[in-house]
Parts: sequence; C-alpha cells; structure tokens
Amino acid sequence: MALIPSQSAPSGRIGQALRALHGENVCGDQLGWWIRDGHWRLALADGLGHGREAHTAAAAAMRRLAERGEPGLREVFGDCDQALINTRGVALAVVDIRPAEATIDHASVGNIRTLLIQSGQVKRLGGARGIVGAGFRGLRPERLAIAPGDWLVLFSDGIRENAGLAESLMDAQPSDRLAERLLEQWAGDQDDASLLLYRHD
Ligand SMILES: [Mn+2]
Repeated sequence: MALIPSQSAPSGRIGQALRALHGENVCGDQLGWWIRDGHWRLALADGLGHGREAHTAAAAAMRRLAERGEPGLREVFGDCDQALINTRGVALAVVDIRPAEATIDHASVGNIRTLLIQSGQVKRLGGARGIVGAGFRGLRPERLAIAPGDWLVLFSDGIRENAGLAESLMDAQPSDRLAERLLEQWAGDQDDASLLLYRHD
C-alpha cells in the first residue's frame, strides 16, 4: 500500500499504521506528518469509499499538505477543497502542534476521529459536516493546551469509534509497531483503516 512519505527520520513521537480493505491493493486512507519551523502538523485523510479512487483522493490531500505549508487551518481546508475538486473527496483531520506555546490547533471535516488524551482523560475533538473536495460547512478550528505525556490519536472510521485505545496507550511509547498492533486489534473488516499516534514531550 502506498504511503506518501512524510518525515523519513524516526521521531520517537510518532506511530503510524495503514491497512487496505481486504481484497484491495491500495489503501483509501492516507496519513502524514511534517515538521516546519519547530511546528508539527499531523493529518489523516479517508477517501470516500475504498479502492483506487479513494486512494487517489486521499493521496492528493496528503500531497497538497506536503507541498503547501499554509499556516492557518481554514486556509489548509479551503486549499484542499479546491485541489480535490476532481476527485471523489475525503474526510480530513489536521492538527498543528506548537511546542513553544504548548498548544494544538485542530480542525476536521467528515468522519475522522481525533482524540486528545491527557492524564487518562479522553477528549474527542469535533468535526464539521461535508466532504473536502465537494464542499463543507461549519469548519471550526479549535485551540487546546497540550502538555508533556499527552497523546493525540487520529483514526479513520475503519477503526471502531469506541475502541479502547486510551487504555492501550497507558505506559506505552509511540511506535509504528504499537500503531500496527492497535489497528490489528480494533479495525473492522468493512473498510480501509488507519491510525496515527503522537505523544507530546
Ligand atoms: Mn472509511
């Protein structure tokens, strides 16, 4: 399954896993993360449906995020909406982490789940309705505090919404192996699945 490369060096803060729906050879979910000027950006996209066209849409979203470094989330979503207009469209979540200010900015459209886990407390971050590439309304970027040890978890609807992810992250360190294990444990068999873990330090 194709993954648009993000930062190639292992960070110690990230774990990532993707799995295509059984029988498909490309994954309609894609994820990415980038570090620019000391800021981190995490993103996860779920192309509508599955298969080749879903993959094309999700990969286009990640490519756009990699190529263009719009500072504001409203601009990011507006730009991706335009760039994906000839694709099937995606659900998309983007989180910007500003370590110097100890804050995150989050925005999402569609059915991507974003959890902020702080001292065992799970906060589910909200999303707007619509499809990136076919229009959306009610985008509301929100700013939240983040502290060392906090987790951010982004996942597609191929993983059960009530998955026991928070419990599994207690005393854990982020790694691809951990993300793959959690995906294996919690993904359903009806859709592509993807999971991006980040631990703040
Ligand atoms: Mn899906």
